[in-house]
Order: sequence, then C-alpha cells, then structure tokens
Amino acid sequence: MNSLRTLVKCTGSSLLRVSQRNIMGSLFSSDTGSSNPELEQFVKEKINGNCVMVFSKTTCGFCRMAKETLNNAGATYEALEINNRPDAYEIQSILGKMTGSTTVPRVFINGKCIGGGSETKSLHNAGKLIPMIEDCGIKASL
Ligand SMILES: N[C@@H](CCC(=O)N[C@@H](CS)C(=O)NCC(=O)O)C(=O)O
Repeated sequence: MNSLRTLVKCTGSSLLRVSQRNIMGSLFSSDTGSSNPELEQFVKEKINGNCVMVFSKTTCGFCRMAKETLNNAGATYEALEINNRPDAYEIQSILGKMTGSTTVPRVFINGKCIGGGSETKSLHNAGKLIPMIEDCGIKASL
C-alpha cells in the first residue's frame, strides 16, 4: 500500500466535464452559471489538484464510509469538510450542477465524480477503486 501512496500525487491536469452548461454561457464567467465564480474556481482547483478529492461533512455517515474505504484502499486524498465553512450550501449547489447530485460525499478521482459513499465502497469491493487511483498517479508522473 505504501507504493500506492507514492503514486497518488497529482498535478491535476484533467478537465472537468460539465454536463449542464448554461445556454447563455457567454454572459457568465463560470461553467455552471454559478453566481459565485470564485467559489466555483476554488471547487475546480480542489478537484483538479488532487487525484482523489472528497467533499464531505464531518456529521455524515456516508462520508465516513467513503473516507474509511479510501483509507482501506491506501489512498492519499483531500477531504474538504464543508460543514465547517459558511459557504457549504453554495459548494453543494456548485457540486450539484457539476455532478447531478448535491448530496455528500461527492468523491472525485482523476477529475471525474465517481459518486458518493456507496459507489466508492462498491468500486472498492469490485476491485476497481485502486486501479482508478493508480491510473491517476501514473498519468501525473508522465
Ligand atoms: N447514496 C449517497 C447518499 C448520501 C447522503 O444521503 N448524504 C446525506 C448526508 S449523510 C446528504 O447529503 N444529506 C443532505 C445534506 O447533507 O445536505 C451516498 O452513498 O453517498
């Protein structure tokens, strides 16, 4: 597992695909039409700057499930505990527009949302989680 830890440093070059582009996109400076482009940029930097990024709440059982699963997988990840921030609701709204769901956790690997706690655990049980994380580490080291 230690070798995995060294693999998962990420330069964050992957681009987010936003499915719900605002049809008046040219009038807005953000991809999701967010009224807070700076916060949207912050969220994107977190996603693109970490091979594994978890938007989480300290009070949430599914978030604990996701983080425990990632710990069991030996992954290095950043967890942003949004309930410690005054803009938690806005972050969830931005994530909702990006991923189709405002629930926490929202787990991103290599710039893509893999889902929440249940999906993270299912991927690990299916033996697919570690390869996804390793793939990100390999891309980052190229
Ligand atoms: N199926 C989702 C369920 C996630 C879920 O229900 N999360 C709760 C918190 S534990 C949530 O986001 N509630 C609304 C909120 O906190 O704003 C998963 O596996 O992650």
